[in-house]
Amino acid sequence: MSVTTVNGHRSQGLTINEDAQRMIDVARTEGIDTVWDRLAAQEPQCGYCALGLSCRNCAMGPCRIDPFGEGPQKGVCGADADVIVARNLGRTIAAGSSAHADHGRDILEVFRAMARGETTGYRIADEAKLIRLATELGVVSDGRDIRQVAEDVADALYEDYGSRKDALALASRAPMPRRQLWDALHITPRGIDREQVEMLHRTHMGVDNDYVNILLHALRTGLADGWGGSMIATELSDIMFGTPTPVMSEVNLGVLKTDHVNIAMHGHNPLLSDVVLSAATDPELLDLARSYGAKGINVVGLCCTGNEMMMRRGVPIAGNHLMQELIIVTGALEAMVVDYQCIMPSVTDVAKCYHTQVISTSDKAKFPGATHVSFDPAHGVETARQIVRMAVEAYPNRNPDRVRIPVEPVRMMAGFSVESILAALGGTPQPLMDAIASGAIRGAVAVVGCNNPKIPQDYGHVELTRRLIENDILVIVTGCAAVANGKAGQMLPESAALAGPGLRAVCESIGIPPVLHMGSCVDNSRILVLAAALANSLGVDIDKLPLAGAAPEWYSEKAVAIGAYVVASGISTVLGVQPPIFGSPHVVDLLANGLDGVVGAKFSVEPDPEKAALLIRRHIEAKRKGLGLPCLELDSTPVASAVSGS
Ligand code: BF8
Ligand code: SF4
Repeated sequence: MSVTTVNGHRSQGLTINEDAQRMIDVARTEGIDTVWDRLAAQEPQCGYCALGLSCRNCAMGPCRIDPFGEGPQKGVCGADADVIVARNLGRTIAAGSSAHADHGRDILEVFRAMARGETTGYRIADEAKLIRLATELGVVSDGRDIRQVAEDVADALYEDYGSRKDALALASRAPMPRRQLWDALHITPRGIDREQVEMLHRTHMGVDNDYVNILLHALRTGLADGWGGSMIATELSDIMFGTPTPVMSEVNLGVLKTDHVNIAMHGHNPLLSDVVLSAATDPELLDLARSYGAKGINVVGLCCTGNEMMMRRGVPIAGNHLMQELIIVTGALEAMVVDYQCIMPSVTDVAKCYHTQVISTSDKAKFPGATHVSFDPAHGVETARQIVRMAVEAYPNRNPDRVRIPVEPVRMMAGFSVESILAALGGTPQPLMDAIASGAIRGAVAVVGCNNPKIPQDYGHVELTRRLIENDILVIVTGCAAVANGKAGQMLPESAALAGPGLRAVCESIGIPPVLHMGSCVDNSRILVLAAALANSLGVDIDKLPLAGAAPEWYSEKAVAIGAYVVASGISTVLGVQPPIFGSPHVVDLLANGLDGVVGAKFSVEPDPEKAALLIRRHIEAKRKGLGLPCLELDSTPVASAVSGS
């Protein structure tokens, strides 16, 4: 990989961050394998799979299609490149959608149990939001016990998982023209589980053999995530743990403390992290920590659990996806507590080289080499205490000579729920629309998603975001993209100085950063709600707005599901990593061109963040023009390396 320079950081091609680079160097010195070593060991990766041209959906296979036209052009069953590529993509979206949906269902189960008084450690933190949701769902709240209302809300949302409805309840939040379009295309999501199951059914051998039909259902499966599973997860998390409001915190490995018991909460579901945070303040456990010579118990976040805890409780984040092994290499981590998703099985291998306890908690996500403490929400408080106690008891095993916390933390601001953004704007989206109309803000872009070791860590996120804000485009971030921007110092109110003059003036007038942290990956549903509010305020569909999405370093199936619902909701999206679809020119053409005429949005692929920024700026100016707003004439030279369809 090439040498990269971002914000003055010169990386050796693996990361732009000093904390990561220093820990990679230590790992290499100590002979510890990390994700980058394993990627190198896999190279060259399978070309058929990279193009989406391999299929193992049945035992007549596995099959592959020769992309050069010399070998087989059909699988044993007769499936061609179009069908195989589309089926593979559909299954990926089903897997991603189901991950978010199952996360949402776990919260729903605990929410219902809480309403029935069957849990410890959970409560209704935002009653007003519960009542608003109840009203949307047609649940009467006037004069009723709030717990009964909550139980009825839970039952109404359970219905969204099933197969008895024509449309998900929360899909009604989309603007009317969008819902009419989905109906006309027969892609209105009907039931969360239903769409995922139907996707698996359609991609069984001998079912849906029309790649266009497969891909349309793939969009519906994505919509069942965005307006279903993810949105339910976000709504109920806000109700149980609090709707985020702006909060200052810190980020990078510097948030670990040399003289404290350090616990990293890694994964996704706030059900676990919230009660662990409370347990870490338990006087008895603090006394135990002190008896071992520690000054206290320091809980930090990783990945999306980190985003959940920072958004609501201001808890510092140690890092994003590619930091999960490196945090153990600091030698300062007593426990990594995991639930599910994006947790590399390798963390237990790295932990073996240190005193770190890896504690798995979800019965659906076990990790050989970890200690499993089954998380039982009925006894949330007790389970959390047990976990914190295990971490404290690991502290005496720490080797102080191996502790290396490589950097000082960077400050960042988080907590931008739709509610808090609207509050900052004075209660309505109008001031934002006015700023967009005047051209002070050209538009808004959601930069989301993962780290991928194929891209220098955080380079795509930080560079793209910087180019956008410099050009007066407001950036919204979630997931690992948010952590990347936090580390780069782009998420402080004073970071407005990095923005163009129009965006800078708006940010400074209300005291917000030019890059707004909207949460974890399920919280991309907040972006849908915000986009719908902006569209409704103008009386147009979402695809008419000067908005775009970007996933510069995506790796996961969930990210593909997110891309599907963002595009199907009318927001064009640029990917920084090539998806495995290039074995079918027809599928590529549909996603990069044809979709624009169907849902008013499309995908592009552009690994170079400079070029991606230009693509996005052109797109935003074109949308501005469509709305009759003042627009800039940008250089229209084709972006050479893009597979953009533009
Ligand atoms: O759900 S951004 S690497 S941590 S998949 Fe995973 Fe990607 Fe990070 Fe959160 Ni989202
Ligand atoms: Fe091969 Fe068709 Fe079976 Fe896939 S479904 S493995 S292409 S025979």
